[in-house]
Amino acid sequence: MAISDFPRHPLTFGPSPVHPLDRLSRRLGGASVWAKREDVNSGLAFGGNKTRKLEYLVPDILESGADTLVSIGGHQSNHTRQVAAVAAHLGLRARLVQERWVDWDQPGDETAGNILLSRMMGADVRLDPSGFDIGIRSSWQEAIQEVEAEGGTPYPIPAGASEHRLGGLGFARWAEEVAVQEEELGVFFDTILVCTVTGSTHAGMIAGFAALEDAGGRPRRVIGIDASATPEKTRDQVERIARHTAELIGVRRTLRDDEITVLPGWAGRRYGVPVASTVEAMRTTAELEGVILDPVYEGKSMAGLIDLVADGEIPRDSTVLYAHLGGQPALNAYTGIFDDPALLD
Ligand code: 5PA
Repeated sequence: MAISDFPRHPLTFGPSPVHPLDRLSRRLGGASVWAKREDVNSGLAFGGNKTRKLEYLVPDILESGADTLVSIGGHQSNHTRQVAAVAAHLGLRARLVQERWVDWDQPGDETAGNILLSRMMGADVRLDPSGFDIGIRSSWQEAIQEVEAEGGTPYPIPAGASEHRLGGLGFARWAEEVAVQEEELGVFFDTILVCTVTGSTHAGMIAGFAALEDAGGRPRRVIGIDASATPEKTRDQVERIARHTAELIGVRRTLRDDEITVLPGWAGRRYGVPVASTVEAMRTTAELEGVILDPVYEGKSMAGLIDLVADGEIPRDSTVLYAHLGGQPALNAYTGIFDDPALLD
């Protein structure tokens, strides 16, 4: 099987835009930094990385005859917002478990941003007091059973669509899309940098780029920046999903250890709570480029990129592709972070 053999239900506008971040690159004094923009990839509720993953789940959802998508995330989950949008788009119901993944009592956490959008789209949003964990959750399993007990037909989508057998395919295809865009633009991205938490975005990329390498493409580095603050769990999950996805798309060798890189160091102490470097990276990217990042994911991965270029870990002559995975709606629950350092870890 190759990636093109899997049915895909388009939810995106087409290839996501790729463009240089010239002023940021100049500020860093080296490395040519570009962005590929999953934050503007779809007309469905602001899109994002999950919209791409869900393109490969929809054919299975439709075939299953389900009437209710059941998923899970934190209060400000981008994933559950994208599940709500896909449910609305397909004429299905969405049942969303929103756990207290983040120890965060700021205004809007339970009412604004992503959770507001999910409610607007008609999702059945249920708050749950459980804390953060990227694994399979009992609250989610109970929600699936409740939907059944109420006479519905659930379709389970785990956190971030990651522990789903098709969850890595969206970003395996992303790798192919990058290769086509490189041809068109006349560039080669020797380094890809991506935020990683539940793992299937990063894992899909690893599998997709491994397939390209095996087909004769130049090798490159895919750097995952941990934003979970539980990097061992994220690395395990990335590795497992990468190996599974590689197998699905016909990569015939075992993935090398050096193909699976999850770097800790920018997540801070807790998932979802920004640290000084997060806010600094968000401000720098906004001021220099007019590009907006969120404090949970992309601000942390951009902080990683900035430091890796500064200390030469990413060489000055590198051409880097920063995967912008979306997430801006959560900013509405984090309005204080630019003025009140006490909110940061
Ligand atoms: C998320 C995830 P993965 O979970 O696939 O590793 O992606 C990390 C990531 N950037 C990066 C943004 C904007 C994200 O939303 N979000 C989760 C959510 O519930 O929204 C799955 C955790």
